[in-house]
Amino acid sequence: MNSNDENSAAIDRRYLDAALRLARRHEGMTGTNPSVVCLLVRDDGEGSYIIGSGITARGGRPHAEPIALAEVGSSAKGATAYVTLEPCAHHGRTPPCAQTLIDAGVTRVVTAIVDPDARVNGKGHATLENAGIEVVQIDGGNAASRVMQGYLKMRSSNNPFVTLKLAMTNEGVMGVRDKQQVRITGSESKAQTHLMRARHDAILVGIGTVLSDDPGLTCRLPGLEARSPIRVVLDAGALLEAQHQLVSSAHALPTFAIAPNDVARNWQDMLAKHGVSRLACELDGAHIALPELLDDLAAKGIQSVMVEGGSKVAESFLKENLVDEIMLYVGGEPEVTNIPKDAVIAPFTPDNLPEGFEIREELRFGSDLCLRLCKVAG
Ligand code: AOF
Ligand code: ZN
Repeated sequence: MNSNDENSAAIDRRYLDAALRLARRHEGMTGTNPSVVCLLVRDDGEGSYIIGSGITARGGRPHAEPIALAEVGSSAKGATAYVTLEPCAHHGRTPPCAQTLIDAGVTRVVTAIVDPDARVNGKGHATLENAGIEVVQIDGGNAASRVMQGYLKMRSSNNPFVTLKLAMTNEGVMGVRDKQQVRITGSESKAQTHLMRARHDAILVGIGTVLSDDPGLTCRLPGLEARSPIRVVLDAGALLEAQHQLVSSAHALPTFAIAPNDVARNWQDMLAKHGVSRLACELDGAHIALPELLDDLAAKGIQSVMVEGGSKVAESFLKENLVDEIMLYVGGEPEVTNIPKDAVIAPFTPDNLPEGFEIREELRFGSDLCLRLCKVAG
Protein backbone atom coordinates (compact mmCIF):
# COMPACT_ATOMS: atom_id res chain seq x y z
CA MET A 1 0.00 0.00 0.00
CA ASN A 2 1.58 3.33 -0.95
CA SER A 3 0.91 6.45 1.07
CA ASN A 4 -1.76 7.64 -1.37
CA ASP A 5 -3.69 4.39 -0.97
CA GLU A 6 -3.27 4.60 2.79
CA ASN A 7 -4.61 8.10 2.77
CA SER A 8 -7.58 7.12 0.63
CA ALA A 9 -8.33 4.09 2.89
CA ALA A 10 -8.28 6.36 5.94
CA ILE A 11 -10.63 8.83 4.23
CA ASP A 12 -13.02 6.01 3.31
CA ARG A 13 -13.00 4.76 6.88
CA ARG A 14 -13.69 8.24 8.22
CA TYR A 15 -16.71 8.88 5.98
CA LEU A 16 -18.10 5.40 6.52
CA ASP A 17 -17.77 5.79 10.31
CA ALA A 18 -19.54 9.14 10.06
CA ALA A 19 -22.34 7.47 8.08
CA LEU A 20 -22.63 4.71 10.69
CA ARG A 21 -22.86 7.27 13.49
CA LEU A 22 -25.55 9.15 11.61
CA ALA A 23 -27.49 5.94 11.01
CA ARG A 24 -28.12 5.62 14.75
CA ARG A 25 -30.53 8.54 14.42
CA HIS A 26 -33.31 6.46 12.94
CA GLU A 27 -32.75 3.32 14.99
CA GLY A 28 -36.10 2.07 16.20
CA MET A 29 -38.01 4.12 13.60
CA THR A 30 -37.66 2.21 10.34
CA GLY A 31 -39.93 -0.77 10.92
CA THR A 32 -38.57 -3.97 9.40
CA ASN A 33 -36.01 -2.00 7.41
CA PRO A 34 -32.59 -1.17 8.85
CA SER A 35 -31.68 2.47 9.41
CA VAL A 36 -29.21 3.07 6.58
CA VAL A 37 -27.24 6.21 5.75
CA CYS A 38 -25.88 7.31 2.39
CA LEU A 39 -23.30 10.11 2.34
CA LEU A 40 -22.37 11.59 -1.03
CA VAL A 41 -18.83 12.89 -1.19
CA ARG A 42 -17.03 14.81 -3.93
CA ASP A 43 -13.41 15.64 -4.45
CA ASP A 44 -12.83 18.33 -7.09
CA GLY A 45 -9.08 18.32 -6.53
CA GLU A 46 -8.91 20.30 -3.32
CA GLY A 47 -9.86 17.62 -0.88
CA SER A 48 -13.08 15.72 -0.32
CA TYR A 49 -16.28 17.10 1.14
CA ILE A 50 -19.83 15.91 1.80
CA ILE A 51 -22.39 17.22 -0.68
CA GLY A 52 -25.45 15.40 0.57
CA SER A 53 -26.80 12.78 2.89
CA GLY A 54 -29.85 10.59 3.26
CA ILE A 55 -31.16 8.30 5.96
CA THR A 56 -33.84 5.62 5.61
CA ALA A 57 -37.07 7.47 6.27
CA ARG A 58 -39.39 6.81 9.21
CA GLY A 59 -41.31 3.64 8.56
CA GLY A 60 -38.51 2.33 6.31
CA ARG A 61 -39.08 4.14 3.00
CA PRO A 62 -37.80 5.88 0.96
CA HIS A 63 -34.40 4.25 1.28
CA ALA A 64 -31.32 6.32 2.12
CA GLU A 65 -29.80 6.54 -1.37
CA PRO A 66 -32.64 8.28 -3.29
CA ILE A 67 -33.01 10.78 -0.44
CA ALA A 68 -29.30 11.70 -0.64
CA LEU A 69 -29.39 11.82 -4.45
CA ALA A 70 -32.45 14.06 -4.50
CA GLU A 71 -30.58 16.48 -2.26
CA VAL A 72 -27.66 16.93 -4.67
CA GLY A 73 -29.17 16.65 -8.14
CA SER A 74 -26.59 16.57 -10.95
CA SER A 75 -23.66 17.04 -8.53
CA ALA A 76 -23.88 13.30 -7.90
CA LYS A 77 -21.96 12.78 -11.16
CA GLY A 78 -18.49 11.56 -10.25
CA ALA A 79 -19.24 11.43 -6.52
CA THR A 80 -18.50 8.62 -4.09
CA ALA A 81 -21.42 7.18 -2.13
CA TYR A 82 -20.72 5.88 1.38
CA VAL A 83 -23.60 3.56 2.22
CA THR A 84 -23.79 1.70 5.54
CA LEU A 85 -25.50 -1.28 3.88
CA GLU A 86 -25.10 -2.80 0.43
CA PRO A 87 -27.50 -0.84 -1.84
CA CYS A 88 -30.58 -2.87 -2.63
CA ALA A 89 -31.01 -4.69 -5.95
CA HIS A 90 -34.67 -5.62 -5.77
CA HIS A 91 -37.78 -3.93 -7.09
CA GLY A 92 -39.62 -3.48 -3.81
CA ARG A 93 -41.84 -0.58 -2.97
CA THR A 94 -39.03 1.59 -4.31
CA PRO A 95 -36.80 1.01 -7.38
CA PRO A 96 -33.45 -0.70 -6.70
CA CYS A 97 -31.03 1.73 -5.07
CA ALA A 98 -28.02 0.21 -6.89
CA GLN A 99 -29.60 1.22 -10.21
CA THR A 100 -30.55 4.66 -8.86
CA LEU A 101 -26.89 5.27 -7.92
CA ILE A 102 -25.78 4.16 -11.41
CA ASP A 103 -28.34 6.41 -13.12
CA ALA A 104 -27.22 9.37 -11.03
CA GLY A 105 -23.62 8.99 -12.24
CA VAL A 106 -21.98 8.01 -8.94
CA THR A 107 -18.59 6.48 -9.78
CA ARG A 108 -17.54 4.85 -6.50
CA VAL A 109 -19.52 3.14 -3.75
CA VAL A 110 -18.12 2.27 -0.32
CA THR A 111 -20.24 0.03 1.89
CA ALA A 112 -19.95 -1.49 5.36
CA ILE A 113 -21.93 -4.68 5.18
CA VAL A 114 -23.39 -7.13 2.64
CA ASP A 115 -27.18 -7.13 2.89
CA PRO A 116 -28.37 -10.51 4.23
CA ASP A 117 -31.79 -10.00 2.59
CA ALA A 118 -31.94 -12.81 0.01
CA ARG A 119 -33.30 -10.36 -2.57
CA VAL A 120 -30.06 -8.36 -2.31
CA ASN A 121 -27.22 -10.44 -0.80
CA GLY A 122 -24.35 -9.51 -3.13
CA LYS A 123 -26.58 -8.57 -6.07
CA GLY A 124 -26.45 -4.87 -5.17
CA HIS A 125 -22.66 -4.86 -5.30
CA ALA A 126 -22.66 -6.95 -8.49
CA THR A 127 -25.11 -4.58 -10.23
CA LEU A 128 -22.85 -1.64 -9.42
CA GLU A 129 -19.68 -3.43 -10.55
CA ASN A 130 -21.29 -4.57 -13.79
CA ALA A 131 -22.00 -0.93 -14.54
CA GLY A 132 -18.30 -0.13 -14.11
CA ILE A 133 -18.59 1.40 -10.66
CA GLU A 134 -15.76 0.81 -8.22
CA VAL A 135 -17.18 -0.95 -5.15
CA VAL A 136 -15.18 -0.99 -1.93
CA GLN A 137 -16.46 -3.00 0.96
CA ILE A 138 -14.87 -2.07 4.27
CA ASP A 139 -15.50 -4.24 7.27
CA GLY A 140 -17.94 -2.11 9.19
CA GLY A 141 -17.07 -4.07 12.33
CA ASN A 142 -18.93 -3.55 15.57
CA ALA A 143 -20.32 -0.16 14.62
CA ALA A 144 -22.07 -1.59 11.57
CA SER A 145 -23.52 -4.64 13.25
CA ARG A 146 -24.58 -2.52 16.22
CA VAL A 147 -26.61 0.00 14.29
CA MET A 148 -28.31 -2.82 12.39
CA GLN A 149 -28.44 -5.35 15.20
CA GLY A 150 -32.23 -5.72 15.12
CA TYR A 151 -32.32 -6.12 11.36
CA LEU A 152 -29.41 -8.60 11.31
CA LYS A 153 -30.89 -10.69 14.12
CA MET A 154 -34.24 -10.84 12.34
CA ARG A 155 -32.60 -11.85 9.08
CA SER A 156 -30.52 -14.57 10.74
CA SER A 157 -33.04 -16.01 13.20
CA ASN A 158 -36.43 -14.40 12.59
CA ASN A 159 -36.38 -13.09 16.15
CA PRO A 160 -35.94 -9.60 17.53
CA PHE A 161 -32.68 -8.49 19.13
CA VAL A 162 -33.15 -8.48 22.91
CA THR A 163 -31.36 -5.98 25.11
CA LEU A 164 -31.68 -6.49 28.84
CA LYS A 165 -31.31 -3.29 30.82
CA LEU A 166 -30.65 -3.61 34.53
CA ALA A 167 -29.73 -1.09 37.22
CA MET A 168 -28.32 -2.37 40.48
CA THR A 169 -25.95 -1.61 43.32
CA ASN A 170 -22.58 -3.31 43.69
CA GLU A 171 -24.32 -5.89 45.84
CA GLY A 172 -26.92 -6.61 43.14
CA VAL A 173 -29.80 -4.73 44.81
CA MET A 174 -32.34 -3.45 42.27
CA GLY A 175 -34.86 -2.02 44.72
CA VAL A 176 -36.86 -2.71 47.85
CA ARG A 177 -40.15 -4.60 47.75
CA ASP A 178 -43.23 -2.39 48.24
CA LYS A 179 -41.11 0.75 48.19
CA GLN A 180 -41.53 2.74 45.00
CA GLN A 181 -38.67 4.23 43.02
CA VAL A 182 -35.63 3.49 45.17
CA ARG A 183 -32.82 5.51 43.61
CA ILE A 184 -30.09 3.22 42.34
CA THR A 185 -28.53 5.31 39.56
CA GLY A 186 -28.27 9.05 38.82
CA SER A 187 -29.82 11.40 36.30
CA GLU A 188 -27.22 10.80 33.56
CA SER A 189 -27.97 7.07 33.57
CA LYS A 190 -31.67 7.84 33.45
CA ALA A 191 -31.18 9.97 30.35
CA GLN A 192 -29.16 7.15 28.76
CA THR A 193 -31.98 4.73 29.50
CA HIS A 194 -34.44 7.02 27.77
CA LEU A 195 -32.12 7.18 24.76
CA MET A 196 -32.04 3.38 24.71
CA ARG A 197 -35.83 3.37 24.73
CA ALA A 198 -35.84 5.66 21.70
CA ARG A 199 -33.55 3.27 19.82
CA HIS A 200 -35.67 0.17 20.36
CA ASP A 201 -38.86 -0.86 18.62
CA ALA A 202 -40.43 -2.17 21.82
CA ILE A 203 -39.90 -2.03 25.55
CA LEU A 204 -41.02 -4.94 27.69
CA VAL A 205 -41.79 -5.24 31.41
CA GLY A 206 -43.48 -7.72 33.71
CA ILE A 207 -46.72 -6.90 35.49
CA GLY A 208 -44.80 -6.75 38.81
CA THR A 209 -43.06 -3.59 37.61
CA VAL A 210 -46.40 -2.04 36.63
CA LEU A 211 -47.95 -2.86 40.00
CA SER A 212 -45.03 -1.47 41.99
CA ASP A 213 -43.91 1.52 39.88
CA ASP A 214 -46.76 2.31 37.46
CA PRO A 215 -44.21 3.36 34.82
CA GLY A 216 -44.99 5.28 31.61
CA LEU A 217 -42.06 3.68 29.72
CA THR A 218 -41.84 6.61 27.35
CA CYS A 219 -38.81 8.44 26.07
CA ARG A 220 -38.88 11.75 27.90
CA LEU A 221 -35.75 13.36 26.51
CA PRO A 222 -36.50 16.86 25.22
CA GLY A 223 -37.22 16.67 21.50
CA LEU A 224 -37.31 12.87 21.44
CA GLU A 225 -40.75 12.33 22.97
CA ALA A 226 -42.10 11.12 19.65
CA ARG A 227 -39.51 8.34 19.66
CA SER A 228 -41.15 6.35 22.46
CA PRO A 229 -41.27 2.65 21.63
CA ILE A 230 -44.22 0.26 21.66
CA ARG A 231 -44.84 -0.96 25.19
CA VAL A 232 -45.28 -4.63 26.02
CA VAL A 233 -46.48 -5.93 29.41
CA LEU A 234 -46.35 -9.57 30.46
CA ASP A 235 -49.63 -9.98 32.30
CA ALA A 236 -50.59 -13.66 32.49
CA GLY A 237 -52.90 -12.95 35.45
CA ALA A 238 -54.81 -10.08 33.81
CA LEU A 239 -53.87 -7.58 36.51
CA LEU A 240 -53.53 -4.41 34.43
CA GLU A 241 -56.08 -1.79 35.45
CA ALA A 242 -57.58 1.22 33.74
CA GLN A 243 -55.73 3.68 35.98
CA HIS A 244 -52.28 2.31 35.18
CA GLN A 245 -50.32 4.77 33.08
CA LEU A 246 -49.64 2.16 30.41
CA VAL A 247 -53.39 1.68 29.96
CA SER A 248 -54.57 5.26 30.29
CA SER A 249 -52.04 6.48 27.71
CA ALA A 250 -52.51 3.62 25.23
CA HIS A 251 -54.50 5.69 22.75
CA ALA A 252 -51.43 7.90 22.36
CA LEU A 253 -48.80 5.15 22.45
CA PRO A 254 -49.28 1.57 21.28
CA THR A 255 -49.36 -0.88 24.17
CA PHE A 256 -49.60 -4.68 24.09
CA ALA A 257 -50.81 -6.70 27.05
CA ILE A 258 -49.64 -10.28 26.81
CA ALA A 259 -52.21 -12.60 28.35
CA PRO A 260 -53.70 -16.00 27.59
CA ASN A 261 -56.91 -16.42 25.62
CA ASP A 262 -59.12 -17.43 28.53
CA VAL A 263 -58.87 -14.13 30.45
CA ALA A 264 -62.14 -12.51 31.54
CA ARG A 265 -64.19 -10.86 28.80
CA ASN A 266 -64.75 -7.66 30.77
CA TRP A 267 -61.00 -7.25 31.31
CA GLN A 268 -60.45 -7.57 27.56
CA ASP A 269 -63.20 -5.00 27.00
CA MET A 270 -61.54 -2.61 29.44
CA LEU A 271 -58.24 -2.95 27.55
CA ALA A 272 -59.92 -2.46 24.19
CA LYS A 273 -61.74 0.64 25.43
CA HIS A 274 -58.42 2.23 26.36
CA GLY A 275 -56.68 1.19 23.17
CA VAL A 276 -54.51 -1.57 24.64
CA SER A 277 -54.05 -4.49 22.24
CA ARG A 278 -54.12 -7.89 23.82
CA LEU A 279 -51.71 -10.35 22.33
CA ALA A 280 -52.52 -13.99 23.05
CA CYS A 281 -49.71 -16.08 24.45
CA GLU A 282 -48.90 -19.64 25.26
CA LEU A 283 -48.25 -20.55 28.86
CA ASP A 284 -45.30 -22.51 30.13
CA GLY A 285 -46.70 -23.58 33.51
CA ALA A 286 -47.92 -20.34 35.07
CA HIS A 287 -45.54 -18.25 32.97
CA ILE A 288 -45.78 -16.72 29.55
CA ALA A 289 -43.80 -18.77 27.02
CA LEU A 290 -41.12 -16.28 26.03
CA PRO A 291 -39.68 -17.83 22.83
CA GLU A 292 -43.17 -17.98 21.33
CA LEU A 293 -43.81 -14.43 22.44
CA LEU A 294 -40.66 -13.25 20.65
CA ASP A 295 -41.87 -15.06 17.52
CA ASP A 296 -45.16 -13.19 17.76
CA LEU A 297 -43.44 -9.84 18.25
CA ALA A 298 -41.21 -10.59 15.25
CA ALA A 299 -44.34 -11.29 13.19
CA LYS A 300 -45.54 -7.81 14.13
CA GLY A 301 -42.36 -6.35 12.64
CA ILE A 302 -40.65 -5.68 15.97
CA GLN A 303 -36.90 -6.02 15.40
CA SER A 304 -35.57 -4.95 18.77
CA VAL A 305 -36.88 -5.34 22.29
CA MET A 306 -35.55 -3.68 25.40
CA VAL A 307 -36.38 -5.71 28.50
CA GLU A 308 -36.53 -3.18 31.27
CA GLY A 309 -38.59 -4.40 34.09
CA GLY A 310 -38.31 -6.77 36.95
CA SER A 311 -35.67 -9.13 38.27
CA LYS A 312 -37.95 -12.11 37.57
CA VAL A 313 -38.48 -11.13 33.94
CA ALA A 314 -34.74 -10.57 33.57
CA GLU A 315 -34.03 -13.95 35.09
CA SER A 316 -36.51 -15.71 32.80
CA PHE A 317 -35.06 -14.14 29.67
CA LEU A 318 -31.53 -15.07 30.78
CA LYS A 319 -32.49 -18.62 31.77
CA GLU A 320 -34.05 -19.21 28.38
CA ASN A 321 -30.98 -17.83 26.65
CA LEU A 322 -33.00 -15.13 24.89
CA VAL A 323 -30.80 -12.13 25.73
CA ASP A 324 -28.41 -10.77 23.09
CA GLU A 325 -26.95 -7.86 25.02
CA ILE A 326 -27.03 -6.59 28.60
CA MET A 327 -26.70 -2.95 29.55
CA LEU A 328 -25.77 -3.09 33.20
CA TYR A 329 -25.91 0.15 35.18
CA VAL A 330 -24.16 0.02 38.53
CA GLY A 331 -25.16 2.88 40.82
CA GLY A 332 -22.23 4.88 42.22
CA GLU A 333 -24.32 6.66 44.85
CA PRO A 334 -27.38 4.49 45.47
CA GLU A 335 -29.99 5.27 48.07
CA VAL A 336 -29.54 1.83 49.64
CA THR A 337 -26.41 0.35 51.13
CA ASN A 338 -25.55 -3.31 51.68
CA ILE A 339 -28.56 -5.60 51.25
CA PRO A 340 -31.60 -4.11 53.00
CA LYS A 341 -34.52 -6.16 54.28
CA ASP A 342 -36.97 -6.95 51.45
CA ALA A 343 -34.36 -6.13 48.83
CA VAL A 344 -35.16 -7.04 45.23
CA ILE A 345 -32.08 -8.92 44.16
CA ALA A 346 -30.86 -9.07 40.57
CA PRO A 347 -30.26 -12.41 38.86
CA PHE A 348 -26.50 -11.63 38.92
CA THR A 349 -24.13 -9.05 40.40
CA PRO A 350 -21.46 -6.84 38.80
CA ASP A 351 -18.82 -9.21 40.24
CA ASN A 352 -20.56 -12.34 39.05
CA LEU A 353 -21.74 -11.77 35.51
CA PRO A 354 -23.98 -14.28 33.74
CA GLU A 355 -22.23 -17.09 31.98
CA GLY A 356 -21.74 -16.66 28.26
CA PHE A 357 -21.40 -12.85 28.39
CA GLU A 358 -18.30 -10.70 28.31
CA ILE A 359 -17.70 -7.00 28.91
CA ARG A 360 -17.50 -5.26 25.53
CA GLU A 361 -17.63 -1.66 26.73
CA GLU A 362 -17.21 0.21 30.01
CA LEU A 363 -18.86 3.60 30.25
CA ARG A 364 -19.29 6.19 32.99
CA PHE A 365 -22.47 8.20 33.41
CA GLY A 366 -22.06 10.64 36.31
CA SER A 367 -21.02 8.51 39.25
CA ASP A 368 -22.46 5.33 37.75
CA LEU A 369 -20.67 2.61 35.86
CA CYS A 370 -22.33 1.16 32.77
CA LEU A 371 -21.16 -2.14 31.33
CA ARG A 372 -22.19 -3.35 27.90
CA LEU A 373 -22.16 -7.13 28.00
CA CYS A 374 -22.25 -9.11 24.79
CA LYS A 375 -22.44 -12.80 24.09
CA VAL A 376 -19.08 -14.50 23.99
CA ALA A 377 -18.48 -15.29 20.33
CA GLY A 378 -18.58 -18.89 19.16
C1 AOF B 1 -31.12 0.25 0.78
N1 AOF B 1 -31.21 1.44 1.40
O1 AOF B 1 -31.98 2.73 3.07
C2 AOF B 1 -32.52 0.46 3.14
C3 AOF B 1 -32.38 -0.80 2.48
O2 AOF B 1 -39.56 -3.36 1.54
P1 AOF B 1 -38.50 -2.59 0.84
O3 AOF B 1 -38.67 -2.55 -0.63
O4 AOF B 1 -38.25 -1.25 1.46
O5 AOF B 1 -37.15 -3.42 1.05
C4 AOF B 1 -36.66 -3.73 2.30
C5 AOF B 1 -35.23 -4.18 2.16
O6 AOF B 1 -34.45 -3.11 1.65
C6 AOF B 1 -34.56 -4.55 3.47
O7 AOF B 1 -34.80 -5.90 3.82
C7 AOF B 1 -33.11 -4.34 3.09
O8 AOF B 1 -32.68 -5.42 2.29
C8 AOF B 1 -33.15 -3.12 2.22
N2 AOF B 1 -32.96 -1.90 3.00
N3 AOF B 1 -31.65 -0.86 1.33
O9 AOF B 1 -30.55 0.17 -0.31
C9 AOF B 1 -31.90 1.60 2.56
N4 AOF B 1 -33.21 0.58 4.29
ZN1 ZN C 1 -32.83 0.54 -1.60
